[in-house]
Amino acid sequence: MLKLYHGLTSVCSVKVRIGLAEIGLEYESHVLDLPKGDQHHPDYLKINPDAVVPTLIDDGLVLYESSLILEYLDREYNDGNLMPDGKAEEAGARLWLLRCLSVHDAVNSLSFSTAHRDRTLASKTPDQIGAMLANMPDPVKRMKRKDLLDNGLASIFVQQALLNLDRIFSDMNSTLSSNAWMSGTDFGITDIALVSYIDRLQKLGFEGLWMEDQPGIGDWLDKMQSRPSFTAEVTEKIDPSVLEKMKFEGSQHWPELERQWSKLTSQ
Ligand SMILES: N[C@@H](CCC(=O)N[C@@H](CS)C(=O)NCC(=O)O)C(=O)O
Repeated sequence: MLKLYHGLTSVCSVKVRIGLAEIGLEYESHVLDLPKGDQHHPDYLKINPDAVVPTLIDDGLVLYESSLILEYLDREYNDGNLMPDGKAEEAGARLWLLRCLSVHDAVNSLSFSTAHRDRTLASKTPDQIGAMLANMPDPVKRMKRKDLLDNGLASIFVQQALLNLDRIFSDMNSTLSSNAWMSGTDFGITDIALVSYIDRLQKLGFEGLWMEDQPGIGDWLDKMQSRPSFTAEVTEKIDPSVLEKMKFEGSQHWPELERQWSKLTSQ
């Protein structure tokens, strides 16, 4: 049976869980507590030396990178049915799978400069934070995390995230103005790949980033959130009190984020 190592609220884990549900695949679930640091356990590092989730194991084959896992599952277990038909459409879907890296990076920056930052600063001593950073195997991610913790929304990585999101939202809205789905006329892999990131921004209370100027994104998100896969893998798996806390924490930062966003988008 497929084994999935994942975090209950982690956006890249949610993405893979939705993919598994859409294909109708069962899996053995191994939940890691990321704030507690389970991803740094020596046994986990043996299967994922980057100390991140998700990791999928299929009969001894170890896979990571959520977009690549989605593609693998679709190819191996679903006859590629989540890929849109047509060479251009398929190339477009693969481009979005690649762009997920910058979507993830942007959402991670907004999350770790607001809600996650508040939680970390309130619950850990400076020494514990230092140890947590020292444990991160990727020096670039470590530098970014430190900057977000030190500077919050004033971090240069937040500016980078907003510049990226501006282009991403514009491209998403443009796709959705002529297609029912991000994957084209039919629902598919691009929809699955993107939904958890946009959903996270909404859960943080940041939907003002697209609501007025890119309304197609909100309509698409509503449709995605009403799919059974989303209900099973997000709504029913995440404790509502966790979501309430996230919304409250994120909302505290919305006025400053909105100020930066308005400045950027009015240029
Ligand atoms: N590009 C990777 C990103 C993996 C990643 O950063 N995962 C996050 C959760 S969404 C994580 O494990 N974070 C733990 C940490 O930073 O310590 C993917 O899409 O799989």
